[in-house]
Amino acid sequence: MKSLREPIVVVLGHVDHGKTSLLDKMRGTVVAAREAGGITQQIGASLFPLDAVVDTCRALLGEVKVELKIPGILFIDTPGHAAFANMRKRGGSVADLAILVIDVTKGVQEQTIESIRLLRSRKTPFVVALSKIDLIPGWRPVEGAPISKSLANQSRAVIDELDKRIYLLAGELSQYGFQADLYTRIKSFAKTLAIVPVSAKSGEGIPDLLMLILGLAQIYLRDRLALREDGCEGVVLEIVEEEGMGVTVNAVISNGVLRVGDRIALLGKDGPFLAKVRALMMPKPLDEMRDPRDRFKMIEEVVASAGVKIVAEGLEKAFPGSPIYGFRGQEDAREVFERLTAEIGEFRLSTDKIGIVVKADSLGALESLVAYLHERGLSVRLADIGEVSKRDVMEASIVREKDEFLGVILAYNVDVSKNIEIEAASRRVKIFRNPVLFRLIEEYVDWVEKTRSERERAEFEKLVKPGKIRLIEGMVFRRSNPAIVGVEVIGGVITPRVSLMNEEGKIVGTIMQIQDMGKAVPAATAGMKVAISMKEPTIGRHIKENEVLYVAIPESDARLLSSVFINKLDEQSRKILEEILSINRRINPLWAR
Ligand SMILES: Nc1nc2c(ncn2[C@@H]2O[C@H](COP(=O)(O)OP(=O)(O)OP(=O)(O)O)[C@@H](O)[C@H]2O)c(=O)[nH]1
Ligand SMILES: [Mg+2]
Repeated sequence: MKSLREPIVVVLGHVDHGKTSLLDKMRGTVVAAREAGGITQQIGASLFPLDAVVDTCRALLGEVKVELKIPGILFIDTPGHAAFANMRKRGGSVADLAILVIDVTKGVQEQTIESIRLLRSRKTPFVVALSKIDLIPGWRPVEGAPISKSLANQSRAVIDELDKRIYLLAGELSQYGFQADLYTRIKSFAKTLAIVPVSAKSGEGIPDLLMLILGLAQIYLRDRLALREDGCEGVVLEIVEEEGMGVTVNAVISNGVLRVGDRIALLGKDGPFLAKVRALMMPKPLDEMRDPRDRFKMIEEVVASAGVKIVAEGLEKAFPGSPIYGFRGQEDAREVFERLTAEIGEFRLSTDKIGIVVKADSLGALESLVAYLHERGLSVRLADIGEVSKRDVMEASIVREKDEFLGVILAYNVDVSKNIEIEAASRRVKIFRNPVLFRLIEEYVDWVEKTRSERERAEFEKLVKPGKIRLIEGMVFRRSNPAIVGVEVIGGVITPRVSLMNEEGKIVGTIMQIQDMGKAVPAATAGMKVAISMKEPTIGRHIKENEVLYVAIPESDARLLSSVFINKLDEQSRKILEEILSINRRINPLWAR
């Protein structure tokens, strides 16, 4: 029996950057390098035997020294949305290593960033496969060649172009805390992230990529790969209904051995549950398949690391992303249940906190969402798997009454039915949806900021602003009832309905109308010369030509202007506000404090 398991290598990256193509080509390259293929296609994964991988790398190095006696490498492809890559197990990721695929023509994109965050938070070692290099203009492909040999065949201009793109990519990656470089220039792989140019079309760079994966396994995985002897652990990739078998689970067994007849514990809607394994299945190689429906062969046991289809009663309850613990014998069950209960409690929540409602399609995604929110100091009221329900809307609506910014639902990759949308709209509960996890959070945070600042602006608009005017000599059109006089706005703004005070702080009247060139205007600002009308004063008695007047700001407005909104005032208005404050404080030292 083998004593080490295969490292699990997850391939991830932005949609269409070439993950599946790269794996396909790697499979083809490795099969071609050896007479007999030996690669087994598993559920959601492919198992590459070590000697086949080493044969492929030989093209690169001559003799390859492999100290770590791993039996092979298990590669897992992930679909475009990275939540699938978030296969969690206690204390880390199911992935031992990862390949982050980045399209050389596109660079870092949204799901690339998501993948980087995921790998960083799980501390998963990885390499960057800079894919589609054959698309660099002028590229001359050398089928299956290691990158050094391939570069020797390129023109100066092409090499410079590739170098430039690697340089730009390294710059982008540095924003996420990674120092990265072309792998041939790297001295310490523990400190620098390796970039390997590859093409899934020509197979160039694939020997390099495989060699690096072997190298990383040597550096990082010594202690991780010991194969458990009792029971097994794994993770649910997908819940799939199969004709004639009922609901099955596609899973990765990441350690130990699972046999038909074993019991497995999984997480579902009602917490942990047990199921007895009725059958285990693997895809048949193409040439053994007689009928397209006859795609699977039954196996008696599966040894980690492996992808496998599990048939058992009750699997429709399982959550995608659920951990799987398999065991034989009675006594284990309780301990496993406790472990699962603790595990789910870490990210599936139902509380009475004033917080956000979060729904996601898998445990991994849910966990990331809750973690992102907590990182930002936002509290979560309810976090669960599955589509958005009426209860979710009710919960959010209760929260909304206390805090409108927290009374929302974040829905990741789950359905929101028309009815629920209507219900939510009628309760003014906002539902945020986005296929990229961190974008979902950003969309929500942006909304909060935007709404807050709009509110603030509206509140600011309502306040009476500072203004200072001077009565122009010889421009008294009417002395009283109403007084009409020409004024110059020295600074700030005046509007109809604001009261004016003199330099002693005494209110002299309220502006009825402002006219500019004979037309009523809604405001007059610094520098403007306008006519104003006021009912109360008599010019010459209460106010005089040449006199300076100020807007009489209500005390509560002055308090807000001089504190929260001080930055919204321009320099001159701020100065006038100071003058208004000091006039009032001569009468009442505590005014607007
Ligand atoms: N020229 C060229 N085209 C490539 C290469 N790799 C992938 N493509 C093309 O890019 C497209 C996307 O490739 P996929 O392998 O399906 O990408 P993916 O990352 O698996 O996409 P999702 O699974 O949808 O996230 C396909 O049209 C491929 O033919 C490459 O190295 N060179
Ligand atoms: Mg794909």
